[in-house]
Amino acid sequence: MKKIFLNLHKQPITNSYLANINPKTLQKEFFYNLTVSLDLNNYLVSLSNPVDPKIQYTNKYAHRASQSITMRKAFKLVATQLKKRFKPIHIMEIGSNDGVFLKNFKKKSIIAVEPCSNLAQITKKKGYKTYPNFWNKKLAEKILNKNSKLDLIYSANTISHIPDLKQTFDAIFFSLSENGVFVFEDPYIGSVIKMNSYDQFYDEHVHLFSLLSISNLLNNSKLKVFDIDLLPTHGGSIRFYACKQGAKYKNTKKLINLKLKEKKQGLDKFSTYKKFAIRVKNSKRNLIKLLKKLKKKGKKIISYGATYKSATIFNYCNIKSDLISYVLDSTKNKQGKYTPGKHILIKSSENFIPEDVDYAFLGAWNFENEIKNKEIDFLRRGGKFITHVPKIKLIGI
Ligand code: JHZ
Repeated sequence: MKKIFLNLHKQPITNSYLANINPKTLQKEFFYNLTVSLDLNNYLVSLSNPVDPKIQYTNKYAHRASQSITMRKAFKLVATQLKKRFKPIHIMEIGSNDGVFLKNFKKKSIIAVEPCSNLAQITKKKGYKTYPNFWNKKLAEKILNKNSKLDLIYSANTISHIPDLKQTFDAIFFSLSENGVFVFEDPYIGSVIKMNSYDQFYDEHVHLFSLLSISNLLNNSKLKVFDIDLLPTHGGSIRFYACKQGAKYKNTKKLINLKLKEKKQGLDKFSTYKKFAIRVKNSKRNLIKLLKKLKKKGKKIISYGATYKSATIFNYCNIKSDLISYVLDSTKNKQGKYTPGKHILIKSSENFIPEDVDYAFLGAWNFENEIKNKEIDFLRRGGKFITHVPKIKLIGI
């Protein structure tokens, strides 16, 4: 049974950056009601009404995983660790984006799956065998027809985006070799609850995983988790190491400890999520209050990072260009466009934060250190960042 605990109201598709804000364009903008539920049977947290993936993952997909130094380093590190620990020969990545993980492997050893055709083109051009499709049983059969069973399947920030997890995990079981490993990482619900980072809920994050929920789900597909890593990336992520139930891997201590910790945190209790929902409402109220107060004093506020996460905040808090003048972002294909739903102009962050800016809301709060280093002059001249994580505060030096 699924029970709703959070309502973030009318939200757009986070990837739908608008090329213009003519009435005709705005008329066509798609919105849905974002509510989040807990499944009381398996403790999975999911959006109650996921959007059709075909309208999300198109040939206009904007996010480029290699846009931050932090993530380039993180993918290099995990690639090195996986090669060393599992010595895989046949490898596959699901959701390869612009190839930031792939590039750490020899072209012949790895195949990629990426449904956004503009992204699949990038890795294809670099010489990686890329299937421009959604991951499902049909695709697994097509791939396995031509390739050996896989020793390593890796996926970052993708499995949580797929509505049908049963089919996803069945297809993984089908594709893995006897002792093959399935390693996947996504934002962690334990961190979201702790950090009050409710902006991790948006159309693409159909689910936010805990170890408790993933253990239950994998069990239904004859798979099991044998190890985990808690990661600082994306404001708190979890990496699961899974295999077939009969494979040689033993459960690690880290895994056992995290299960206990999750129970202590109450990730299996509806009341935990209800309390979180109250904190979300307070966060909204305090953010609006702060922005309005600063505006009243004549301060200029912008936002830093046209993230998918910040689409949730702007739409839930009804933040428009009267409060946030514009958004800075380094991604070329977001620049010159408008943010989904609230239509704030996105400009290039190449030239640093301009001198007339007093405050910058951290849309990309997960890259706080990287951005602070880059924008040290802004901080030195008295500029301040605003964040809502874990509570509304100003960051200066
Ligand atoms: P970032 C995306 O979410 C979408 P978003 C996706 N659904 C997902 O799961 C997560 O990633 C993992 C810019 N930037 O990574 C680049 C600068 O401008 O937090 C990006 O547009 N200057 C797949 O969008 C954005 O900020 C900088 O110095 O919430 C960061 O987006 C840096 C470091 C970033 O993901």
